[in-house]
Amino acid sequence: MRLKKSYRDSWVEIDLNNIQYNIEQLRHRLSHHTNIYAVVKANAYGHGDVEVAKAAIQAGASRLAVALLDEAVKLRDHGITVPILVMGWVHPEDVSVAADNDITITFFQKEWLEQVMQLEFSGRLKLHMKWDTGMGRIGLRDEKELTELLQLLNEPRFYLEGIFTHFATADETDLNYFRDQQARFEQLYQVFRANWNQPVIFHTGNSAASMRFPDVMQHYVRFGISMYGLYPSQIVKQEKPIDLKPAFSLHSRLIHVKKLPKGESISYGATYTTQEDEWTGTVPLGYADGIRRKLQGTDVLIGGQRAEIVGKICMDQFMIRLSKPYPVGTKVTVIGTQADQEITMDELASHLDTINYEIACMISDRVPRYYIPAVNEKNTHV
Ligand code: PMH
Repeated sequence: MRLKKSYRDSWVEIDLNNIQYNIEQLRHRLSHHTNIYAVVKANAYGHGDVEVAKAAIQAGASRLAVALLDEAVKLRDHGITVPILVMGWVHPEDVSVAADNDITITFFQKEWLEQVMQLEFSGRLKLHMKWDTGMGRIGLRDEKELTELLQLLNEPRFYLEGIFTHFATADETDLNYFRDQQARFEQLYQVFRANWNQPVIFHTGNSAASMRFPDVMQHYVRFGISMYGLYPSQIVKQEKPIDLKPAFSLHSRLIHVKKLPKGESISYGATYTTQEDEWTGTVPLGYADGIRRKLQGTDVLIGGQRAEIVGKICMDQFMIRLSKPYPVGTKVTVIGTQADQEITMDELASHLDTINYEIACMISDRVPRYYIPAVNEKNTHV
């Protein structure tokens, strides 16, 4: 019989109050006609998609966005009923799954639509059309592609509900490319309006655009990284258009403590040798949990103070240098706060030469997630 969610001494804590706080801050900044898609792809950037989705909806996000059909189906399987948009490419033969589960999918290719037209599916297929205004990833790029697609859409089985694009540089200081993308969107918009007279919703902004330029956001914004309490770049962090609280923290507990005499080495390759007699603690987290080996030499928190990771990080464990003999079971914080000390995802990202987005996605599913429930228990139907 399984008595606990996990038997290990390492865990992620997600404070759903902070997810809700971040959404509320953005809501106050947006104009009243702009609503929020909570972006919960990649297991809500590692935070846990079902739990984050529910908290986000309670806090006023009215829709959800994911990358994959699988992610959308999982949310439906957990009883979530708000509109869900799959922002990535879906196989034409899988559109019946989307139609059956009332999931909205993204399209932009004529050949794709022609294939879907050959297929049987029941009900109406909800579609958002993706315009590539400069991201160079997915989406149609010119007027010809747009008018051809619109001509094909005249079938009652298809419901063109929305149009969207994605910005490549909305988080940067130089906004020229961002403005070019806006101009390209505007050009396509004119063509669209000349060829389509049904109402549709528009959404272009990610966290950076929605926080920095709330006045030019349309019906929806797609709020990802900042819903989790992280700024999309150092520039936006300095500007601080809204206050944010990180929701994610990662903790463990010492499982072994010993005093090593001067001149003893630690871990694979014996890359670290004690300079004097040193107290050493073993922490049961490793690279299989997403603690990358390159984090050797960075700090964790114990007893409200920083302690260095010494020696190579192993698959399931790493060692830290202690200032004194802490008891086995003492809490170690890898991401988060203790007393007046904080280790942020930004700090780890900078050490790994990457962005906080990658740190959030990097902590593997092997680490159990525990949730601090939202105090705001509004009785919202999800
Ligand atoms: N919309 C789309 C289409 C996205 O791909 C993303 C994030 C968002 C909205 C949310 O952006 P934000 O997290 O900056 O708010 N996508 C990615 C990505 O593909 N790689 O990093 C972030």
